[in-house]
Amino acid sequence: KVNAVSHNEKHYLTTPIFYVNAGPHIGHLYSAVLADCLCRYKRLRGFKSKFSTGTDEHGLKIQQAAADAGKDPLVFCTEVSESFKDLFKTFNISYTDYVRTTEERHLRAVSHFWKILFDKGFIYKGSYEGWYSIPDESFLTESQITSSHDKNGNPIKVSLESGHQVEWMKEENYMFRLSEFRISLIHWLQEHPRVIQPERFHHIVLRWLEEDLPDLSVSRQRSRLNWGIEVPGDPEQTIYVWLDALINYLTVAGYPEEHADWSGVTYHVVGKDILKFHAIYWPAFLIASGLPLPQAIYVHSHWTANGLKMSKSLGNVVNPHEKSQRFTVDGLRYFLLRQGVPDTDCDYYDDKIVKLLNSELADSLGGLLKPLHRLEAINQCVRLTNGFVQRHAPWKLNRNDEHDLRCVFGILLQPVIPVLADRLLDRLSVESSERTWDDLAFLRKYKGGYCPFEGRALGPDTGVLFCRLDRLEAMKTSMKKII
Ligand code: ME8
Repeated sequence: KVNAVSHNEKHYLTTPIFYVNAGPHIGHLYSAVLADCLCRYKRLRGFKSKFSTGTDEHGLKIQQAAADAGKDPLVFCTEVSESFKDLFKTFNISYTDYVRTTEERHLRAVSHFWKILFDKGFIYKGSYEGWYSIPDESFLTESQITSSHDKNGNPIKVSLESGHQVEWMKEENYMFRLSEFRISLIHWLQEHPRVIQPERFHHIVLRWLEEDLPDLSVSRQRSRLNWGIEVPGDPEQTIYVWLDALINYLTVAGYPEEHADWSGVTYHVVGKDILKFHAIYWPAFLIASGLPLPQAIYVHSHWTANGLKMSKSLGNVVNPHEKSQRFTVDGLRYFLLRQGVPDTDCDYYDDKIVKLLNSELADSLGGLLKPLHRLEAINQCVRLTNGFVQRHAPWKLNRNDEHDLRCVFGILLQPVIPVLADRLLDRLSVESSERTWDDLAFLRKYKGGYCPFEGRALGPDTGVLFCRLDRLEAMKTSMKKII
């Protein structure tokens, strides 16, 4: 449906900020590509948009990774942060701001936010005693842990969710009155049934909220953790890395000064592993500080390799740079967006990519530029978008209409595969100023309107749109890995 959008509507999209304890993999790229696609789509519709990404650089985990690498923490963080930036550049992630939690503007935002919570009485000095997982930078209750053994057979406790070892922590620090927000959070979710998507995750959060919600420790003793932001007025304490990290969304919005335009129109893309932080802690912090809550939290599941979550700590990661050499940037973007399902985990293997790209990019989309038999053209339209074809009945169209449909596909595919879509539209002689959602208004021609693309000659030859990939090569690589 082509509806006009008021051109001053705003939209602020975010990715999680990524930990810099190791370089990026395909899972991180997936979050970024999902957010990028949503943002490009919003821009196509005429929304003003802000789109932020960046790196999460404080905390015990990073402090330890820098020490293991024998590097100064900031030097270490800068190197890894640059590798995320490089990746996003390669994959045409069209962010408007890249935030690092070690930046001065972020430090100001965090200190200000802390003072507001403290002055309102939501932070108090208390003592924390309980389980803590360093790799997850997360506090856990007794019901969230189980017994296990380490490599040497010694008994240890691990997190039920992540499998990471936990340790008992006992120290004096600052606590946030999270327990006071349980009912407000339930009301918020009940009044906004689409705020967490897909719906399955909305129910998961509501179920979590049925249980007791203890107050949250929001600082660590500086003697244990010095790589972080100091608690205002208490040099003995460092702010908990998750409170620090979540505030990045406000830093980019311009907090504490000019943030009102953006903080009310925020949409977060997050992996399911960090749902609790975004759907419970963050909204509670926001309510406490008197700021608006997010418009939506889009949750996605994980990429696995041989059934296990791809993660830096497990060492089973797929390197996106390496894969883009073989499948191209748009090939990999297309695969991630087409094959990734928000609700369930998806296993990665090369042969899956080859099959999908050959059938959908090389044959169907690539075929749009080949001279076609009349029936072939219809067949391709059917394969590309069944519903669209049903509505517009291309079998009733003449040759000019075929050209119109190719332009439609080109315009609609821009958020997903921007490079290929541009090439297709160049070849179809669609000017760059004619590639917005509003330019699709010509579809009304089928109800008696006029199409500006009608009868246009093709532009200069842009070559084969997407070359078929060799399946045999992919199979050989997978076999080698198995052997
Ligand atoms: O959690 N499949 O950072 P992070 C799909 N710094 N997505 C994956 C993935 C996988 N195998 N692995 C990671 C953090 N991701 C915090 C966030 S936000 C204020 C702070 C994606 O680097 C997924 O979206 O461990 C995950 O939530 C995100 O990368 C960040 O992972």
